[in-house]
Amino acid sequence: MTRLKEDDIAGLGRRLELHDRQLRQQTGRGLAEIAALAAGYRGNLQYRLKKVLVGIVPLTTGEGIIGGFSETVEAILSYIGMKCFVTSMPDAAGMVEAVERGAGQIFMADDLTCTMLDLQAHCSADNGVCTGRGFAAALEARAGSVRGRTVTVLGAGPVGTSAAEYFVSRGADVVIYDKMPEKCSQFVEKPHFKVAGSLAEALAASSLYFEATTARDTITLQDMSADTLVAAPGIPLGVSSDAMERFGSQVIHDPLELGVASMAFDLQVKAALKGFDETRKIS
Ligand code: 2YC
Repeated sequence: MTRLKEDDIAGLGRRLELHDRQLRQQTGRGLAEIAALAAGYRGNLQYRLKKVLVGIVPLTTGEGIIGGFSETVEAILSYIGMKCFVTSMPDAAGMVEAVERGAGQIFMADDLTCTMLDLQAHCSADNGVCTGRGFAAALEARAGSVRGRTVTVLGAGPVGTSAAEYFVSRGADVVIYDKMPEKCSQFVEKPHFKVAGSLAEALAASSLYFEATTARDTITLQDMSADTLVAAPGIPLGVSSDAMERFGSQVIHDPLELGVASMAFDLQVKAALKGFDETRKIS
């Protein structure tokens, strides 16, 4: 998983309103709405979202704290209506502080795992899985529907895999490519999945692209046209700068907010399924 750098998220908290407007212009739906769709529920989830208190605990393990990361998570969760706080202490002392200040949910990330836990419902939401679904739901909203269409997924890590499964669950066929073929082995015989032998083959298969590699410039100007739509959660951005100049309005990308918002809704859904809320399932 790519580790964010401080300047990837600098000032993001102050730009949430703008990003939300841009997302609504691109897809017709805002950040919270897409995150809720990705989680598969609507209804009174907002109610649960507002009820529970979230403690955000910085972790010093591994490469340590990323300046502004916890504060940016706090800005995103607050923006979608959650009550949350960043603990003054990191690590175990931070966990103690969060629990003693009444947090029912904990958000924390080390270099390998970024998770949101529900302490009462005993369940968790994973950033990779939820980022995949959140960006897939955004691409689906932008495209209107993916039913009966083919979607190209580049990168078969946790994000790409989660997105691929989401697209198939929404009636699409998926052509998936990873430069390490063994990462696509789980899809070889799977219905509605086709493993591409090359990047070119994958890009030729569709005009709906989901870019979840850790490489830059995976999608170039030659790969795009007026009807290409891209969701690109990959860090760094996997669409080349000249392609962004020409077709940027057709590319959905952000370094953190769609993933974190999708985690928040995913966790409320899981808690609700365990009886911690009366949330109605949409048909
Ligand atoms: O500040 C802290 O608490 C650090 N331990 C946070 C490290 C986050 C590492 N993960 C990432 O940078 C990316 C994020 C997009 C979320 C998932 N991976």
